[in-house]
Amino acid sequence: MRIGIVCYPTYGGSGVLATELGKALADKGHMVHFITYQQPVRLNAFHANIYYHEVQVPTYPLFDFPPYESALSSTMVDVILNQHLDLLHVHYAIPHASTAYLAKQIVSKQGRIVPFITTLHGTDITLVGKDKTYAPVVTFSINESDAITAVSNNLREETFKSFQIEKDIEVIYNFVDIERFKRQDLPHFRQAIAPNGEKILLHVSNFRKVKRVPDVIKIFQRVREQVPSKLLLVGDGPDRPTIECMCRELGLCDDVRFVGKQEQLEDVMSIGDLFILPSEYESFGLAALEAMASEVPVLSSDAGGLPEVNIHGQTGFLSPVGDVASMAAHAIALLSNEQQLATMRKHAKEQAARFHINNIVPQYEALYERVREKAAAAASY
Ligand code: GMT
Repeated sequence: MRIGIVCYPTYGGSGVLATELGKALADKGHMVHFITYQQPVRLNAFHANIYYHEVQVPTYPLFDFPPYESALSSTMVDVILNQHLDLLHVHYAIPHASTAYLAKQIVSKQGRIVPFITTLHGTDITLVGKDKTYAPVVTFSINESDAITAVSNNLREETFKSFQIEKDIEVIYNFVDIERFKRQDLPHFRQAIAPNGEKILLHVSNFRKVKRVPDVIKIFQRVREQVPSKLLLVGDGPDRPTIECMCRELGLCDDVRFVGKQEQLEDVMSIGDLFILPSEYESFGLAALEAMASEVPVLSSDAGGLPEVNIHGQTGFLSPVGDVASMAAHAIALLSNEQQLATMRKHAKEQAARFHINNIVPQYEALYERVREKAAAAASY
C-alpha cells in the first residue's frame, strides 16, 4: 500500500508512535510517505520504502500567523496525486484531521478518492481539542474521518464524553519494539550516573504542566532520604527552569542529572531501577511502556489510560494524582526489597510484550484494508 503519514515530528509520543509505525510498515513492504514540517526525530536512517516530504510555509509581511494548515493541505494534495497514495493516516487531531479533510475534498474534484484515518493521541482531545476555539473543527473533522482510532479505552471514552462523535472509535494500543527496548548491561553508563551503586530513578517527558514534574522531585526527595539514589531527568520543556530552581532550593543538585532530549532512549532505560510518571493525565504513557520493556517497573498516577498499561502491584504502582506520599512510600518499599524488584522487573517486561510492535502493527494494516475497500466500493457507485 502507499500510505501518507502526517504527525508532529518532535519528541512527543504521538510523533514517536507515528514514526515507528511508518518504519514498521516500510519494513513490511509498504511505501510510506511522511508529510511533516521537519524530519521526524526517530526517522534517522535511510530506508528504501520511506519518503519524506517537508511542508514549506512561505511567509509574507501580511501574515502575522503563517497559514500552516493551508500549506499542509496543499502538500498532502501534492503527495496524494504524485505519489498515488492509497490513504492518509494522520496522528493528533489538530490540525491534521481538518487538513486531511480539506485535502481529501480537493483531490476528489480530480476523481481521486483517498480516505483518511485519524488517530487520537491524548491532549488533542483532553486539553487543546476541548477548548471552544478548536472544538467545532475537531468534532467535524473527527466525524469526517473514514476511520478513527484511539490509543486506549480511556481516550476513546473521553472522546465520546467531550465531543458529539457519530462514528465508532477503534482502540489500537500504542506499541513498543521489544527487540530495541530490551535491557542491556551498560556498566560504564550506570557507573557514571550512580558511582556508588545507588538506585537510579528515571523520568522522561516534555516537561509540560500535565506531567507534574515537580511531583517527581518531591517523590525523589523522600526516596533519597531512605534509599541511596540518583534521579535522571530526560527531555526538555517549559517546566525545566522551575525544576532546576526546585532542585537547588532543596539541595538535590548533586543527585539529580538533567540529560536533555536523548535519541538513544533504550540505553537510558537500560540503567533505570524505577520509572516515575505522576501525570495529571496520560492517554496511554508510551514512555512508561518503553521503560517496562526495558524491565523498569513504573511508579505512576492512576490517571487516564495508565491503568491499562501499568498494572498495580505487578508491573509497578498506581497512586492518585498528586499523592506524592503514597508514590514515595511505594518507591521506598520496592527499592528496599531486591526480590520484589526482580519480580516486578520480570512482570513489567511480560506486560510490555503484550504491546509488542508485531502484535499491534497488523491491527493498523487490517484497518487500512477495510478503509480502502470501503472507499473503493463507495467510488464504484
Ligand atoms: O505526552 C505528551 O504531552 C505528548 C503527547 C503527544 O501527543 O505527543 O503524548 C500523548 O500521546 C502519546 C502517544 O499516543 C501517549 O502515550 C501520551 O500518553 C499522550 N499524552 C497525554 O495524554 C498527556
